[in-house]
Parts: sequence; structure tokens; C-alpha cells
Amino acid sequence: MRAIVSSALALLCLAQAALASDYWFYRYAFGPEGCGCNAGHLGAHPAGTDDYDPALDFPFFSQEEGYAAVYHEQGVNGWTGPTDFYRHDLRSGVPIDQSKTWEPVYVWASDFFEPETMIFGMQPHPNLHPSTSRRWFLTLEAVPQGVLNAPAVGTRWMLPSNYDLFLLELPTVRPADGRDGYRFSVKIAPVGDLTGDDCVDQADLGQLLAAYGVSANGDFTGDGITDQADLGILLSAYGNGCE
Ligand SMILES: [Ca+2]
Ligand SMILES: [Ca+2]
Repeated sequence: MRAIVSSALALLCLAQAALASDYWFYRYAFGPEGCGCNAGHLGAHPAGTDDYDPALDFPFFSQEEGYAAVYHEQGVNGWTGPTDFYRHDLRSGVPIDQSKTWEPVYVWASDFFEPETMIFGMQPHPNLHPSTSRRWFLTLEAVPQGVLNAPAVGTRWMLPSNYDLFLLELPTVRPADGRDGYRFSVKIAPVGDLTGDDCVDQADLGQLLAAYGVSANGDFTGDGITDQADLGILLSAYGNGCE
């Protein structure tokens, strides 16, 4: 047990040291490639703030097949930048016992996009990827009016923490205003949280134990195996974020 805890503490120290220069992002984009050259970035940057950073936060380009973007309105939630749909939204680092949410993220197609279904893709950046000790979650917050066969509002997906591409197929919508598209939130969870509720408790422990020795679902160290090192990290974080 002592070995478990000390290795976990060493890893947590590494994670904290990394926080000082938190620089990572998740790529996201409209389209089957998900994350080609048109991908946007949601993440943290050493010079980033949670407000508008003119050198880091950029609106999307127009005239593409479709869009995935964070909407910010000047004067709302402390946003001092221009009102726009942002392709890149980089912020300050996220302490290991805290979460951060990007929302609203809208996804919609241009009026010249013809297929009946469209793809929303997400992927950790191959080089500047978030720590494998953190889980990312995508939640569907609203479905455009009149759309049938979409996933239920409130559906939450755990995003890959390795380099895998996450692709979500949706019935195509071509609204004149992107705010009438699909609305999502994207969140990075605290270390140890596997369920996405920001609290590290028995439910997370249960998920880790179910994965112990058999899958990467409880892997925090990034070696693809769920073992005692991962258990140590969860136990060290146990209770964080819980009321
Ligand atoms: Ca949890
Ligand atoms: Ca592991």
C-alpha cells in the first residue's frame, strides 16, 4: 500500500509541476476527418486566461461545409472580446482537482452541405495532448427543433484520452444562425473522476475496479493498463469535488 501511495504521490507532483505551464488542447471539427487542418482547439495555454485572449482565441473561417465553434457574447459571463463563434478557445490551466467547461459549443452544416448526416469529430492533439490522468466529456445540451433520430439531450460521451478519434454522426441541420444548431458542452474533469460529475467517489472507484487488469477504462498513467498505479491516483484524489 505504501508503494502504491508513494508512486501515486510522485505522479501527482509531476502533474502539479506541469500545471504551471499547462499547454494542451483537444481538437474538434466538423467533418469525417474530424481533426484535419480545419480543426479548432479547446484547451489551456501558459498565456491563456478564461477571458478573450486576442493572440489565442480566433473566430472560425466562413464558407466551409460546416462548423464547430464556441459561441461567446460580449458582456456575457465576463467575456470582453467580440461576440462571435470561436474556432480556437484557449484558457488558463486547470488544477488537478478542478474541472473546466467549454460551452456553448455549436455544430451545424452550411446550406450547401448535401448529405443527410454530418460528423462531429474530436481528438486530443498528438503532441500537445491533455494529461492522460484527466478525462474529457462531451455532453449534448440541445438538439435543433424538428430533428428526429438525434441522441437524447443529456447524453454524455467520455472522449479518448489517447490519440483516438471520436466521431459522432448526427442528422444534418443547416440553420441560418449557428445557435440553432446542435449545442454541446465539453469538459475536462478533475484527476480521478471517471463519471464526469466532478466528484471522485465510489462510482469512480467501481469503474476503475471493473477495468482493473482488463481494460484501459481506469487508466490514468497513460500506459493503457488499469493497475495499482492508477488505483493509487484515484485513492489520492478520493473525495475531491464532492459536496
Ligand atoms: Ca465521479
Ligand atoms: Ca495505468
